[in-house]
Amino acid sequence: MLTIWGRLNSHNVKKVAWFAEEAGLAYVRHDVGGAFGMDSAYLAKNPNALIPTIEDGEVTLWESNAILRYLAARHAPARFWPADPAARAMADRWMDWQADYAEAQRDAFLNLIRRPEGERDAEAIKRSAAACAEKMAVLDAHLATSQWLSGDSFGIGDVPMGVYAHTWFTLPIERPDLPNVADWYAGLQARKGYASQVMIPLT
Ligand SMILES: N[C@@H](CCC(=O)N[C@@H](CS)C(=O)NCC(=O)O)C(=O)O
Repeated sequence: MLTIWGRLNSHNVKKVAWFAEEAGLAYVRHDVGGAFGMDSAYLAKNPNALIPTIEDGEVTLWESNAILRYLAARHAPARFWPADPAARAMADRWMDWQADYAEAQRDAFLNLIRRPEGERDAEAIKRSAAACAEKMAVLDAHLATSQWLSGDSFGIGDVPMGVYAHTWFTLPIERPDLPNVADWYAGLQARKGYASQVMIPLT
């Protein structure tokens, strides 16, 4: 059975738990990180002192997007990660692009969700919200041409940005109207695993 280590209110843990649900994998998840802390047994599995980490038989693996690729290759139906190199790369790029998006969203998330009200930096929130809007406009233009970030059907290319999209739509920040991102987000919300593993309180 697959073991997932990490608290669920982490973007990177959400990716893995959601995809495990999508792929119908039997798994157990243990809370680690944040308020739960990390003991030496966990740090022996992940020397970065970060979550998530998975254990799957002999395999111990960290880095959320690498975990998604591993689970898709090893355990999931082929439809979640196209075999054709070009189709695969088209989906993969959005997984890497998410790292840039996360950077843009960082200040808004940390200030609004992780800091007490009196300690928030309003200017940093504003700058971060504007940077997110710029990135999301790129996503919107792409989604005008493709129903999913993975191509014609949902796949792991949708997972990293799917997790961040929920945060974007939930944070109390200014958002431009982006109809294609909104449609894509509605499609994600209709997925059982997304609703149970991603659409939870951000705190
Ligand atoms: N690139 C890593 C980043 C992992 C990461 O930054 N995880 C955060 C949570 S989203 C973390 O471990 N924070 C410390 C903690 O929760 O204790 C990945 O994608 O797995």
